[in-house]
Amino acid sequence: MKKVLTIAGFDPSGWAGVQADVRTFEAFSSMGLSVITSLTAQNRKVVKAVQAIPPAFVKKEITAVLSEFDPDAVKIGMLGSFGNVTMLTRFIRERNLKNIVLDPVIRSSSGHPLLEKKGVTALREMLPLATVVTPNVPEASIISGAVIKKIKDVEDAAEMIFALGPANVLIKGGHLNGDPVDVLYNGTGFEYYEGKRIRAGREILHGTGCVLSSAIAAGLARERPVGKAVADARAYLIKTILRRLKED
Ligand code: PXL
Repeated sequence: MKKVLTIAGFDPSGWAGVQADVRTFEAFSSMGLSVITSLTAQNRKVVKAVQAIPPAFVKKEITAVLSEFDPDAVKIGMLGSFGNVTMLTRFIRERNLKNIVLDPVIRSSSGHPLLEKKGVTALREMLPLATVVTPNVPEASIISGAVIKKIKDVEDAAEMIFALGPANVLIKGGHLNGDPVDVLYNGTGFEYYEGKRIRAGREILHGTGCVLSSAIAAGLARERPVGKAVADARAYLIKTILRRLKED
């Protein structure tokens, strides 16, 4: 069985964070391993408080899990603090972990910071470790410094983020107007994943970035090429959103 590790935060609602990640890994028939970097007190509407786990303890978690298991892929989500970003960057480089999907979580959709400010700068140094980095438009703007309003801006931001070192950049188009287009850039060409906008409130969409990046990691674990892992992950996410709409 393939094993996929998530390094991310805890969301009590379970719609985002490590619980959403592990459910996604299991939906792809993989074993889910998790390292928690931060706790949040939130529901699907609002983040009340965030508490980062000290880096020394996060290091004990990841050391423990890796001393028994050798993951086929790693998803990195909310890290919470500068100290966690720098510790994990060093740790992942030293351990030479492969198939890394980095979801650069910076703030919640309600606007609450999920990473302290200097952590955002440090996140740039984590980018070279990523097989795929999956920013949404606001995150891509923050990382690249670019204003993103249309597809051409998305392409320019993808090139700028690619220059920081990841092997692939996937900018998710959901925050732009109209039907969403996700853009994948691998340094040579762009791939466009066109979707139909699903009418769903913020609660239903809570944690969709977590599910997508985890599904991509599960695909990489199964040795899918990046473009195929992204396509499969998008199909799974669309199915998940439609199911949530029905069940909510
Ligand atoms: O979707 C961003 C995100 C990631 N990880 C955790 C979160 C959130 C959003 O709220 O709580 C733990």
